[in-house]
Amino acid sequence: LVTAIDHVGIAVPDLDAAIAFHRDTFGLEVAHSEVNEEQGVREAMMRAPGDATGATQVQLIAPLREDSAIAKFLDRNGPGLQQLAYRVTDVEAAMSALREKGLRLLYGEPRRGTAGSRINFVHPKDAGGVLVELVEPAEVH
Ligand code: V0V
Repeated sequence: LVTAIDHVGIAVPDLDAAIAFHRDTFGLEVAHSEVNEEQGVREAMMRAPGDATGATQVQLIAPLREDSAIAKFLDRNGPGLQQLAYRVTDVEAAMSALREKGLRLLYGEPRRGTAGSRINFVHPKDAGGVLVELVEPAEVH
């Protein structure tokens, strides 16, 4: 089902401060950054220098609005690991396979994720307390 660990997501209150911390402390660099209005987030994908394209990244996620999932997570838990994202080749097929096993998906249809990817999430209560994201990357041309 899963072809790779795509990224792990960390909820942060201040995106620029978090980027500076991960750059200056661990030497990670920004691979990509964007605003996702639907998800209510500003986010940056960080990678280790020298990593091959497609290697696991660290996603720093900051809230755009008070009603976003990330704002609620920060209010409840403070900053920290928020999600584990698995890469799949076909998000609809992955959704069906997981539904057949009785897991709840958060969305009926895939939504738009980072860099044109298609995403959905498994409810954390059905995945051992971990918010699992499914990511089907956009095709690379
Ligand atoms: C909540 N819970 C979590 C959790 N968030 N457990 C583990 N990890 C998390 N991140 C627990 C919470 O403590 C509750 O446990 C239980 O789940 C249900 O909580 P709830 O109050 O019913 O629900 P909410 O309002 O806390 O919402 C949780 C969900 C929400 C997962 C439904 O965060 C959501 O819709 N997430 C999906 C969207 C998202 O995370 N977007 C931001 C990243 P107790 O207290 O009942 O035991 S955007 C992104 O990743 C992008 C763009 C990308 O990768 O491309």
